[in-house]
Amino acid sequence: QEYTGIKIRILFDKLAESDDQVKGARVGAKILEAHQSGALKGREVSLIAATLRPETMYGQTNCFVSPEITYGVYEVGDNEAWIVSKRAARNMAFQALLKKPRGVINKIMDVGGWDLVGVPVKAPLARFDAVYLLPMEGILEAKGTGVVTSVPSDSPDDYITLMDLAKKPAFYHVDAEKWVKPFLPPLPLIRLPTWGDVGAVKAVEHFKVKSQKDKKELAEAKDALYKEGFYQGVMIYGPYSGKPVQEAKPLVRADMINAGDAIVYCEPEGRVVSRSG
Ligand code: ZZB
Repeated sequence: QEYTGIKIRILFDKLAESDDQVKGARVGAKILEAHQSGALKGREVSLIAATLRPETMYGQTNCFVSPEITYGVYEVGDNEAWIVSKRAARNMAFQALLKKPRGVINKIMDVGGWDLVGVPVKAPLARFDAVYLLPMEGILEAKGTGVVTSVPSDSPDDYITLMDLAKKPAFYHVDAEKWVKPFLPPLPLIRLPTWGDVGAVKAVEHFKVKSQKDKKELAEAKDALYKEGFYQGVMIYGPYSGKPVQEAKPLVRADMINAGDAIVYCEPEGRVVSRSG
């Protein structure tokens, strides 16, 4: 599986100004301290989100992390660090994406999902200057990088998760007024023959998805959108507006890679490395 790895950069200046709290602790305290005076000093720090839908990046409204995953922060060159799952870091090292030479992994520190929730980030191509890291329950540790960028207009999982967070902010430990609601409702990005201009919203209604816990209904909704999206979708936003998704996809991907905002990340086919640590 060949993913596009999207660089979601942490906005440390904005983070330093905020006094937001998650679970009684200051948002992003661990990562901020490491950046101000510790092991991350002088480095640009990004989460890498794995996606098969680079053409939807104009519609990003946030990025999801899992409260259950302990991520690693890995050295990349002399001036960067990437936050991904430990399994993804091993794959990346063998693709020579981390510290050279091939195979070398230098983990700077660990961060839990909750250490990241509420942190402001810059998502490339998104129409917002800053979006936020939010918790999602269903993220699989054994897939992609364990970081999932969110496009609620075209991903039913993303849309319903944001609805959950907006409805039950205390339960999910989020500041919905600041981190969720200003980015909604999702704006049209891709036109589909059956599902219209904001496909995920219509599919969530049609398949009666009530929350992110409705796995079966979500899988049906995602399947329906994937099928139409690739072969019949037409871009209705951005520089490739009017082009079929199939044509726009490689163009947007190349734009992001050339701008230094994305990488190519491959996952060994059919074999999931479950060993962790
Ligand atoms: C942006 C996006 C926009 C996505 C969209 C989908 C859609 P697949 O086909 O099952 O491999 N994803 C990536 N990593 C994980 C993970 N660890 N756990 C859970 N979900 C993950 O799915 C690949 C997609 O699943 C990726 O593409 C990512 O979300 C998510 F409009 O990124 B996508 C109809 C789907 N639309």
